[in-house]
Amino acid sequence: MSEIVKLSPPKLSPPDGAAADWTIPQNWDDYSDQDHQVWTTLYERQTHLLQDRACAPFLRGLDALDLHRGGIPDFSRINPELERLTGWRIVAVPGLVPDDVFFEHLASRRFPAGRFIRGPDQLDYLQEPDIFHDVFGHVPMLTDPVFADYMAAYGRGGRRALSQGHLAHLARLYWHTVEFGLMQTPQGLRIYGAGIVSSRTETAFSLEDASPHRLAFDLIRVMRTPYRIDDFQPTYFVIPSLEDLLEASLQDFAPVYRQLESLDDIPIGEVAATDAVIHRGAQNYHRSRPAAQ
Ligand code: HBI
Ligand code: FE
Repeated sequence: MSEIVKLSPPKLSPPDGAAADWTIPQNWDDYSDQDHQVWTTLYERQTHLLQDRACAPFLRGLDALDLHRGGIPDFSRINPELERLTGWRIVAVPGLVPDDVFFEHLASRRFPAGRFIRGPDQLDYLQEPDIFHDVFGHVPMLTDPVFADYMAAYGRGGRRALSQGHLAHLARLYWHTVEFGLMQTPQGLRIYGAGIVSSRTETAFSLEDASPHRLAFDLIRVMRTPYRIDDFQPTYFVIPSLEDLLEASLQDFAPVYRQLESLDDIPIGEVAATDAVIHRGAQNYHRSRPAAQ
């Protein structure tokens, strides 16, 4: 079962105690022993699963930031090393923040991470991104200079997309790369998407299950493709390298948006004649589970 279900957009004014940019203090001392134990349980379980499934930049990032030591990471301990590596730092937020706030943070190399952690009874299912999804899932990749540049470029693109009414297309790019992206490597397909690496069940499904399609990444194709928020992805997009992803994000999107205006969405789970198919899935998983109403 997919673990992160994004709720409806949050209300538009910061909650009490949050700054105008929705940041809050992490208050690391307030975490309970149970909170730290949940982190450690999830960390040990996922790193065991990810050894031969996550891409090398992700695994290097885990080591560089020493995320396993002592339960929930203290941002004030991690940020100096993260900033030294790529200029990024983690800021705590109460949960999902409005898109314009989110893009502003990314463009300024600040990753907004939920401060709370799921309970021991929610290890496999979560309503909203918690600190494990955000910090374990997203932050290790931010130690890679190329991906770090991609995320900052995405933030700048998001601000423009908002002003041009193309947020939905840009959110799809985020979803099919940052959250659920796969990449080609000499050792085979590897995961870089945060939504997959933080999910016990989707880690194997995305790489090894015969059900989903795996298609070569193409910017316009990805922007034409809706995504699931309630279950595994029926289709995963595969980049040749992080450099290719960064290059795709640095182009001027205006002609891309113009092309999209005359192109229909491609229904979830379908393969288009123009697709470069890496694996044509049987789609049996999704046929057996009707989409959430
Ligand atoms: N806020 N904290 C937080 N984390 C996210 O991943 C996030 C968000 N707000 C908006 C958002 N993601 C999505 O709309 C992106 O696709 C833009
Ligand atoms: Fe996420």
